[in-house]
Parts: sequence; C-alpha cells; structure tokens
Amino acid sequence: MRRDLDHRLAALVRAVELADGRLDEEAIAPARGVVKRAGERLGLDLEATVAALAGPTGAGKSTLFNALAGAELAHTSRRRPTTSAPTAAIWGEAPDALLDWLEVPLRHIVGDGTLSGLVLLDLPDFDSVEESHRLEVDRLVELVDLLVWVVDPQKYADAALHERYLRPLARHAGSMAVVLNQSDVLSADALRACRADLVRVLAEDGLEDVPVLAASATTGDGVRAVTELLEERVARREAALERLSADVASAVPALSRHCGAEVEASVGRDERARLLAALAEAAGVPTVVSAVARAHRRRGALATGWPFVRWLRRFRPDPLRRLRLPDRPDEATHTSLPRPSPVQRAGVDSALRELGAGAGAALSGPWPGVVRSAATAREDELADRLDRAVAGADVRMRRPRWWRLAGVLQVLLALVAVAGAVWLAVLAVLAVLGYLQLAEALPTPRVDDVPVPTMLLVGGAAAGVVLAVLARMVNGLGACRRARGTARSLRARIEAVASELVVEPVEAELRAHGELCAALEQAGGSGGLRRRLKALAPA
Ligand SMILES: Nc1nc2c(ncn2[C@@H]2O[C@H](COP(=O)(O)OP(=O)(O)O)[C@@H](O)[C@H]2O)c(=O)[nH]1
Ligand SMILES: [Mg+2]
Repeated sequence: MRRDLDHRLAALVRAVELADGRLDEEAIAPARGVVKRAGERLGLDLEATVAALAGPTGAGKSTLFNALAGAELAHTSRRRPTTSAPTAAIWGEAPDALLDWLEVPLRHIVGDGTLSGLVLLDLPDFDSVEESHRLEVDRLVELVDLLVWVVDPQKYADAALHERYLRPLARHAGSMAVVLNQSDVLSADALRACRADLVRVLAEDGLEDVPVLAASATTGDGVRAVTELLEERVARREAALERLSADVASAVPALSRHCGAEVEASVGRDERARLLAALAEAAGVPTVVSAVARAHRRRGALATGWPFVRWLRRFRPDPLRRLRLPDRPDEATHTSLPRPSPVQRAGVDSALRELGAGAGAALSGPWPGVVRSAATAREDELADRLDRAVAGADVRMRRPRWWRLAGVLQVLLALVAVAGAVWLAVLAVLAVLGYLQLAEALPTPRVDDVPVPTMLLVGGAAAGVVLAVLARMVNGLGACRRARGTARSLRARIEAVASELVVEPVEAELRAHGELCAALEQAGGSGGLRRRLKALAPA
C-alpha cells in the first residue's frame, strides 16, 4: 500500500510539474494541495487513525462522541452552536506531532485496548452560524484519515451536506462512513425506510460503497457497530494511506480532463516541409544559390577566359562579396542579404501557425493553444538565426585545380598570338620600308603554304577562344553543381534552426501532454484502470 501510494504520489508530483504553466491553475490547485498534504501526513504517525465525526447541527455528533469515548468530553445541547473547537479523544499514546499538525488543542486520553491508535475528533457543525466553525470543519475534513458523517432523520438529505461535501468526496468511499443517528425517534419500519432512502441519496452522490449504520447516541443502540467499524479501521492501520490514496485519485480528473486523445508526438511531414520552404525563402536561399552560381562562373571566367577580354569581367562585382557572404563558413559574419520582405515574413508566420495548429489539432482543452504558442514562441529569433545559418553554410568556393592549368595555357596561347601579331607587324613595317625602297623585304616562312606569323596569330587567338568557350561550358556545369551543393547545405542548416526553434518546442509540448497523461494514469492507480475497463465494457 505504502509503495503503491509513493509511486502514485510521485506520478502526481510529475503531473503537477508538467501541468504548471500549461493548464489552468484552477485545475492544478487540488493536486498541489494533495501533494503538500500527503508530504506532511506521510512524515507523521502513519499507524494512528484520525477519525472525525462531522455533520449538521444537532445531529448528535458530540453525543455520539461521548458515547464512543465513554466519557462526557464534549458539550451537547439543543442550544446552538455548542461545539466551537474540535475535541480529540485519544486511545493509546497521544500522537502529539500529528495533533499539532491537525491543530487540535483539546486532547483527552480516554483509554487503550482495541481502539488503541485511534484519535477521534468531535468537529463543529459544518452548517454552523459561526463562519469560523465552518472553516474549521472544512480544514479538518481535508486532513483526517476517516470521516464519519453523523446525520439525523430530519437532515440526512440536506442539500449542503451532499453538494458541498459528499459528492466531491465520491472517490473517498473507503475513507468514510455514515451514521444515521437518533434511530430512537423512528419506528423500526420508518427507520428501515429512512436508512434505505439515505443509501439511495448516497448512491446518487456516487457513494454506493460507503457503510451506513443506524444508531442512537442517547440510547446506545447501534453504537457498538460504530465502535466495531472504528476497531476494524484502527486494526488495519492503513486509514491514513487509504485517505491519501483517495486524495491522489481525486486530484487526477481535473488534470486529466483533456487526456484520452492518442497523439503522435511529432510534427507532420507536410507542415514541416511547408515551414522549411517558407524559411528558405525568407533566408534568401534562392538569392544565395544564384549568387554562388554566378560567382563561380565569374571567377572561372577570370581564371580561364580569353585573356584579351576577360579583364572586362572585373568591372562587375563578385556576387558573393556583394552579399558579404564569406567563402569559408563563418557564423559570426552578418551577411548583407536583404531582410525578409513582408510577404516572406507573412509566409513564415502562416507556416508557423499552420504547423502549431496541425500538431495540436487532435488535442482538446487548452492544449491546442499551448502547442500553437510553442510554435511561435521563438519567432523573433528566427531572422537572426537564419542569417547566421546562411553565413555559416559551406558555399564551397574553392578554386578547381584545372583553372590554373587552363590559365597558364591561355597565357601561352595569348603569347603565341601576340608573337604572330608582332611578327606580322614587323613584316608590315619592312614591307612599307621596301615599298619606299629603303629596305629589302624579308621572305615569310610558310608551312604548307600558310604563312607562319599568320598561323601563330590566328591559331593562338582561335585556340584561346576555343579554350575559353570549353572552359565556360565546364564552369557552367560546375556552377550548377555548386549551386546544388549550396542549396543542400543551406537547407540542412535551415532545417537545424527550424528544429531547434520551432519543431523541438512543439514536440516538447506534445510529449509533455503524453507524459502528463501517462503520469496521471499512474497517479490514478487501479481506480483509473477500473474506470477504463468499465468504459471499454459493452453497455
Ligand atoms: N433522541 C435523540 N436525541 C439525540 C441523539 N443524539 C443526540 N441527541 C440530542 O440532540 C441534541 C444535539 O446533540 P449534539 O450532540 O450536541 O449534536 P451536535 O451538534 O451534532 O454535536 C442534544 O440535545 C442531544 O441530547 C439521539 O440519538 N437521539
Ligand atoms: Mg456538537
């Protein structure tokens, strides 16, 4: 019993932690109360049984108290109110720490024997005209191990008794008993009818299992049976644990009202994909990818293009430099990518909302709202984190090795062409001088009838152009590959940001829901199991 209670209490503590900040404080308060009370009561004498006589004015609580104690400890009277402070009758040794915790100052040791271990409290009337009396009753009704409700034939169906006390204590049937007192004022038939009606009203409260005894405190009829009930509870020495166990079970429903839905603790694929797409847009992924491709083509052209025209490229700025994107991943850099446009921001916003709403759709009560706000809780951090994710992406702008080779080749071809040009120029000058009869024209060497200097000029230039065109094609392919690699790297990094700032927090709430409900199931104990089996059984 103790192990089971500890186990369930630990589960309730866990449930309170999980509910904190997620569910209404009103729903959590009873559980907090139980956790606190149980912590205190478990530290006190658990062998003792604290039973209290509670009930309406004039039912005969004090008279019954005296009859059970075998002494005139409490004042009894037809004049009201009579009992103003709770009085304790103690069998066996007085559990003083327990009585201090109960704040019961009036203590009488009345004997020992079969009731040893019992502390019987005579409570004020719960319907007293004195507010302080009512408060005292409410306080002790929460704390005692066994509640003995004393009613009389006139007031047993009193609405306040049933609505304020008995119905809310429906799970406490094992920690309660009802005594129909003043049996002497009814005939045997009337008493039977009255008792049957009391049993019926109690069943309506959900208390069909609570023992109902008829007695007369003044004549002593039936008092023995009350004593025997107390003896049986005292002998079991589990009244405190039973009460706490019922307390734990009754704190569960307020928290578990929104359990039951089987929810997968993960965000849907589609919502996730939509969010990633919106984030990629907002982070400027298309801009970066196209800049990478253009930068690669530009750098390739500068390295391998035809030397006579490639310098023109220098007049156009490097697209990556313009975005202030580092060649090497560096999260500390702030890029000059444009901030997300209003349209992009709205896209992210609606993707976040959809993701939150979708993830919490199967839940009820406050949970969908809890999940939704988890999706947007860190929205403000997104822009900066995305920018850093982009700056830290590996854009792989390393220069291919063949660029150097092609560059050298281009220089050589250019030199050949220039050599041809110079040679032809010299020949032209000599031709002019020859025309002016100032010099002798030189013979032009030929290969297969083609003049060598012309061959050098045209061949060198043409080969350079062909090499540039081929290199351009290869660089185009390289630019595409780089763009793809960059897009992949960016997507992975954006996915990591989305996971950390959105998906994880949302899934944490879904998990919290699952864990809370599992903890409550544990805290509910076998009662919860019984209820579930009942719900499953065919009607
Ligand atoms: N006839 C009859 N009167 C009772 C019985 N029990 C108590 N009384 C009387 O009812 C009045 C109120 O009793 P008391 O014990 O002070 O009621 P309490 O307010 O519930 O504590 C007293 O005058 C008692 O004598 C009973 O069993 N039969
Ligand atoms: Mg009284």
